[in-house]
Parts: sequence; C-alpha cells; structure tokens
Amino acid sequence: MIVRDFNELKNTDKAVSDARWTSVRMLLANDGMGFSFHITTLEAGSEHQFHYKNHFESVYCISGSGSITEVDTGKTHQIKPGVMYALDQHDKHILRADEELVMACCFNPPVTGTEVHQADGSYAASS
Ligand code: 9YT
Repeated sequence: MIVRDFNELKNTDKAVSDARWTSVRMLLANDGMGFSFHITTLEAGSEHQFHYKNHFESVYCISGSGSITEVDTGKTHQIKPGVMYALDQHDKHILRADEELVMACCFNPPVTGTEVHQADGSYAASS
C-alpha cells in the first residue's frame, strides 16, 4: 500500500510549478499504478491552454470556481466543486480560474514527473 500526505509532499520536489499553477504529484509512473494522480492548484484569475495529445486526463474540482472551454467547439462548461471533466478525445482546452481552483487529476499513461509543457500545451509521450 502507498500512503502519502499532500501536506508533506507540497514542500518537496513532488510539487511542480509553472506559470500560475502548482501541481503536487501524489502518484507518478514509477509507482506502477498505470496512472498518475496530481493535486493541481491554479491561481485565481489565471487562464491556461492545455492539449494533452499523448495522455488521457480526468479532473475533479475540489474547491474554487472557473470554467473550461473546448477549443474545437467553443463550448464552455462551468467548474465548481463536484464537477469532473474527462479529456477522452485529448481535447484541446482553455481552463480559467475565477477563484483559486484546486483540482484532483489523473493521467493515463502516467506522467514521470519530469515533463514540461511543450509549446502546443502537451506533455511529450514518455519513452
Ligand atoms: C488541471 C490540470 O489540467 N492539471 C494538469 C496537471 C498539471 N499540469 C500537472 O501536474 O502537470
């Protein structure tokens, strides 16, 4: 069994930050679960374009409020606690945090922890 505490990991190298978001990686590829599990916090007022071409991702809102826009259709969905979205089509999307958003995220395949966002908003496929 693996048991980890967000409040301990947030002060270690398992906490990764980029422009206006921080993500604590609770599970990574080398944990052998077949998915990675992250708690991502997006700053109030921030906007992010992501496109996980090489991963499926599902995201559950723990706290905060904002919206997600599907770039291909222009459709926007409100995000609030209890809402989940799953990028089952590797959907290119824009995420907006009206208030600070805290999200629980799963990636399949799992991220290794060393990925950085490429210019197109994706993470490279792990080798
Ligand atoms: C909310 C969201 O898309 N989170 C993605 C995960 C985060 N960018 C990370 O852990 O790399």
